[in-house]
Amino acid sequence: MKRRNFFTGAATAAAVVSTVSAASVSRVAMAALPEPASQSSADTAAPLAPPNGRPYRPVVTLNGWTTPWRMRSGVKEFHLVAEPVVREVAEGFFVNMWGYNGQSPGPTIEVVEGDRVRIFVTNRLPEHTSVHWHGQRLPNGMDGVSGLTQPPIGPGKTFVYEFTARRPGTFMYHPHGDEMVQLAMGMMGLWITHPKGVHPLIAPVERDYAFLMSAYDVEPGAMTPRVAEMTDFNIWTLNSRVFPAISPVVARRGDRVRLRMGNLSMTNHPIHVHGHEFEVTGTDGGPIPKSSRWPEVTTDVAVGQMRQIEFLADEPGDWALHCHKSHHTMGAMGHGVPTMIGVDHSGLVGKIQKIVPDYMVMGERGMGDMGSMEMPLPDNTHPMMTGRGPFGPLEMGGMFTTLKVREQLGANAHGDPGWFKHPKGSVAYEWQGPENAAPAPRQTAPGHAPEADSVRKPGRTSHNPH
Ligand SMILES: [Cu+2]
Repeated sequence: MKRRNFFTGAATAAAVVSTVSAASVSRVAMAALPEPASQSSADTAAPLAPPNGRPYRPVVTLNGWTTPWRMRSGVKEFHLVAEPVVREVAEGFFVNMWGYNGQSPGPTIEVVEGDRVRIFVTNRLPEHTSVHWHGQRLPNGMDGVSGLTQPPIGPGKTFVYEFTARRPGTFMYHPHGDEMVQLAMGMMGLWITHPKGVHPLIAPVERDYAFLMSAYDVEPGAMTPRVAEMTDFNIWTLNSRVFPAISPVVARRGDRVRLRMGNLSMTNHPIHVHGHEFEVTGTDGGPIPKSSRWPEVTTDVAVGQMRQIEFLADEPGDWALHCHKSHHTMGAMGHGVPTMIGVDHSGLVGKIQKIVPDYMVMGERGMGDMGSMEMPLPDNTHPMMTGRGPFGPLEMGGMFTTLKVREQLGANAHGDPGWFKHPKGSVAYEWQGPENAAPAPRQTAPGHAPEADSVRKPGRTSHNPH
């Protein structure tokens, strides 16, 4: 077989005989593969407008990107490279992960319902891997379960997966070989299949965002996750980022917004959106019939599930969008902290620090103080609570970001528009007595016509009109 034909042949064979190893692929043959796009930045990339194939409105992957493809004889060809990466999880906080094409999560794959898709997967990890295409209808031998439906992809090998994207919806991909290690190291990515035309259950939206949830156990000061951890994770992420390093979800007032969320951590995440009600319009099983949708402000995303929610962004402001498990909006130091509320430990710190120099006392009045305290931290550790807003420390980290709704915003603008400027008189304020309070509404006894001298200010007890 000529080298030139090798992959064409392999791809055809792949449709019949599960996946095909390109074990002895020469450099020249590798050059015949689609160029694997790679991303070094953890910033949110601009959505990738489809250069060919059926048109669609692309998604925005929070702190991620969509991989380009090569169109070959009507087949969309992608090239994923499984490899060690260094992910900037928060500003200045780097974690050794495994991912795809330079990042964890890997690039989002976007295709259209009915597309024929061929994915080359090159393994640059020190151990074997495979890729499972979570939620897809496909031939059994393309399902990516190492040992069950295909041999593992050994280090240095390239395999080919090929199938037709039959169902439109929100999906993901991840390894199905040494999963505990490989998921704990961050190997995952999103897959979006857009509908090929007008779909009765998939509404067009002005804003379409996607993220995966994952968790890591990185000891303060360390750089590599503990892969044997089963329950006690300390880094809770959206797309392997923690607040305030997670991009905001932005929308113009009146936009319909879709959020696609997948959970590849080892516990569930009740995702809560402030200021708006949403409906769950789809799962990784497909769109939900309209008669089965109901309004929510929090929806639980269980392990291995995906949820697609939609709402009308009609309330301007900076709204919190976060996991409702409060310890999932905390950083590395949130665990093993003794409850110190109400304990007077004045004078104790100095004494203990003579024996344990790094000793920090925490939370005599609660833990809110820690958000503003400048505590010494080991190198390469992000604080437990962090992020500053226009009114002070946010005391949040982890799975937290903001939904920023603005009156004026470019149709394709997805960058951070800055903090919301609240209209005068619309911010909660400190009570400083009736003289400085906002005008109280006129109060009238039932059945009595309002009279000027019957107006009482709240809190004033000396004046009794009766
Ligand atoms: Cu959570």
